[in-house]
Amino acid sequence: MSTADATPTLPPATVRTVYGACPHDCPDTCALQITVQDGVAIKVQGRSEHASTHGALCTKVSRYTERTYHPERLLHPMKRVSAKHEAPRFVRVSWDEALQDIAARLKDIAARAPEAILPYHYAGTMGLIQGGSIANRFFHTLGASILDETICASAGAEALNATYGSRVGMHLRHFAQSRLILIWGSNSIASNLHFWTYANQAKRAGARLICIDPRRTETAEKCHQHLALLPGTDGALALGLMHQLITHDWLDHAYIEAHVDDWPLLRERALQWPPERTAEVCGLTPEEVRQLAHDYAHSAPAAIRLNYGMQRVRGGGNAVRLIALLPCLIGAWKHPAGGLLLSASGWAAPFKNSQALNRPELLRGRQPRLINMSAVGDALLHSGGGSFGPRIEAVVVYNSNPVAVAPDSSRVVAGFQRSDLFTVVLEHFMTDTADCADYVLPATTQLEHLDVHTSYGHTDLLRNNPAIAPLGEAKPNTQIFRELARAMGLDDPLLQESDEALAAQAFTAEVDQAALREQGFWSIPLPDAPFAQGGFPTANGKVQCLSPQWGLPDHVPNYESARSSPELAQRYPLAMISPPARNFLNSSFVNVKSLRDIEAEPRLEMHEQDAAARGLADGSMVRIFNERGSLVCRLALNARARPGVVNGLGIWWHKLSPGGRNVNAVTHQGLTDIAAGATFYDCLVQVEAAPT
Ligand SMILES: Nc1nc2c(c(=O)[nH]1)N[C@H]1C(S)=C(S)[C@@H](COP(=O)(O)OP(=O)(O)OC[C@H]3O[C@@H](n4cnc5c(=O)[nH]c(N)nc54)[C@H](O)[C@@H]3O)O[C@H]1N2
Ligand SMILES: Nc1nc2c(c(=O)[nH]1)N[C@H]1C(S)=C(S)[C@@H](COP(=O)(O)OP(=O)(O)OC[C@H]3O[C@@H](n4cnc5c(=O)[nH]c(N)nc54)[C@H](O)[C@@H]3O)O[C@H]1N2
Ligand SMILES: [Mo]
Repeated sequence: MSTADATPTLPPATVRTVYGACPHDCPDTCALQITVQDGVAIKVQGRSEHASTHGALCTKVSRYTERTYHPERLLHPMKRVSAKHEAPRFVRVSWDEALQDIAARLKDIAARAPEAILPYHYAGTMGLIQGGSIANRFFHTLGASILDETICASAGAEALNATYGSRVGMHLRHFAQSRLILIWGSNSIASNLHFWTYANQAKRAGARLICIDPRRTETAEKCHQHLALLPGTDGALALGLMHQLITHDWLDHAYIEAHVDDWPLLRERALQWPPERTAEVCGLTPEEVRQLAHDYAHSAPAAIRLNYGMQRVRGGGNAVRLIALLPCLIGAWKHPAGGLLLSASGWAAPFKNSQALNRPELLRGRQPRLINMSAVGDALLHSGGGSFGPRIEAVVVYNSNPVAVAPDSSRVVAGFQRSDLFTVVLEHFMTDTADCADYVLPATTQLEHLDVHTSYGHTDLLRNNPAIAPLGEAKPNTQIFRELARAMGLDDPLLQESDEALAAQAFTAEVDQAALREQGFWSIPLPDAPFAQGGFPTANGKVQCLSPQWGLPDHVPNYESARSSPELAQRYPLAMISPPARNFLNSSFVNVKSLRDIEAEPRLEMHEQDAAARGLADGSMVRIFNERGSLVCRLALNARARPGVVNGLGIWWHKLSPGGRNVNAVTHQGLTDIAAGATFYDCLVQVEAAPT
């Protein structure tokens, strides 16, 4: 017998390719291609056939298998056995035991005071099925409180609705033909990489790129110019630009006349913002303001890529309204490559069947109270009564990690540690929030479940097919809520619909379902220059300067800044912003070793001048503090920080941070001017050497 004959022949490996969609909260919503060998996902790649993905993924999602097969993945239901204020200890229980116990607890509360149950969720997955559907139907059936989803984009989104009538904007691909791009409040290279590809094409074709951001980001470095304004002064800058457009007569009078309502009112206000005043408020030079206005008016087609970073301050909504008017004043919308993009989600809205998925009729005429997710600390600590209604007795968290990401952590942690609060968390990992749970239920990842997606950065709809079987005993969110409904004796068939049945209902009849299934994506038909002849989705087709609800837009100063709260600034003189670290996605991926190794540890970026004034050395450990709390991290003295502003990159898990606290230890629960959003970047702090 030869040696070759002795070698047992292994069956040939089966290798399949499955089409998916990236589930993360990111404007790019990439089309994925997952290679599966013998039932194991071995590679996650971007699809080259999908235009904006163009075969490339960010570092995070290209490591998706590392996250899915992470040794710390939650694979079984877990029940808490320690007190809430003690170190978390959990034991493994069966699904049956967990569901029976949870059902009994929720049933009791629902019978007395359904609004005492609070679902807490956000965009851990952006999928329409795993992000809503059965979960919404379940909580509607109970009559639970409704979560007001304000933590990210409500101010900007509502500002666009008030101005353009919906969240609509430029086509992503047209940025490649722009002559000038203002990248405004966006670190595109970190958080909107596939937009950057188009911006880079424009740059190579000779376009000028200007970044407007307090931080000298990866993106700012690669632009021709960087304007490091003070946080929360974007509305003032927009008014200052309008002043220049008016006084130099760089306006497109015909476009304004035909397509803009109430401009004369706003014109009067803008005339009060000469370059000197604007520059002083924004922390820029008058020359920078003049030059920006000149460039904007003389580089057709001029485009603005606005992102949500700039609306995380008190005046975020007003600022977005003002900036959104700029392209109308110079007639930039006449060109496909001119205009503005903040969110494209409004283009997809008419193709979504939200009613069918979420079944508001299950409320049966009840109108449960709204609980603002950006002030969840206060809500959990409220003793109940008055206009607030019943005290919150149970929280069911899915697709979110509020203990790490919600502002004012001390209050949030205190709320979640209430001994009388019953908390259920559906998760992939033992996050800071899962640590506070009574039950942790293992959820599937995007590789393990079915979903469909829209995007807020492009205008394609995508389908995500399950590539592998669920790991351990993990179940899709939908399945968990179906089983919980059964355990509670809720017998409406709408609570038992399958994921396939939900996918079939997710979109309207105009959507080519076959293309979605076979190709994995389908593009919404859109005109090239959608507002060249006006036709904005407002009631009369015109852009609105004036809003019946919010009046005329103005610069609204921060809650906390040297100018608006000088007394507070005496004690806490530094403005802190906490934008995303490039290799994390909010608090997701912080526990993925290869990505955490790149980010290394929580850092605070500070300008040399501010460090010298405090005797702080580069690389030393510092304590960041204010009245709300404190955190410890390593100081990085570099040119990314401007004087007076420090950058604490987010969002680390509390328990993976040196002092057990992340940046949200110092942020507050103040809300935006429009739509009650979170104001993470409106925050004063002091910094000192960390006690050794
Ligand atoms: N890698 C990565 N990508 C992400 C995310 C992530 O955590 N990591 N988060 C995702 C999410 S949830 C969202 S909402 C999107 C968009 O997320 P955004 O929050 O818009 O994030 P960025 O694009 O990084 O833009 C924030 C930028 O705004 C700047 N900024 C802060 N304050 C101000 C201000 O007052 N004025 C101006 N002009 N700029 C300011 C910050 O310095 C930062 O560079 O990105 C998504 N993409
Ligand atoms: N200081 C500061 N705080 C911020 C921000 C900031 O810039 N600075 N950014 C804010 C912004 S823009 C946002 S959008 C929020 C984001 O806050 P969150 O929406 O809470 O986002 P993540 O921190 O990514 O947490 C999502 C969680 O959902 C889980 N998850 C993912 N998919 C699934 C699933 O299919 N099923 C279940 N059950 N769970 C799943 C993940 O494991 C993860 O733990 O944070 C906000 N907080
Ligand atoms: Mo966000």
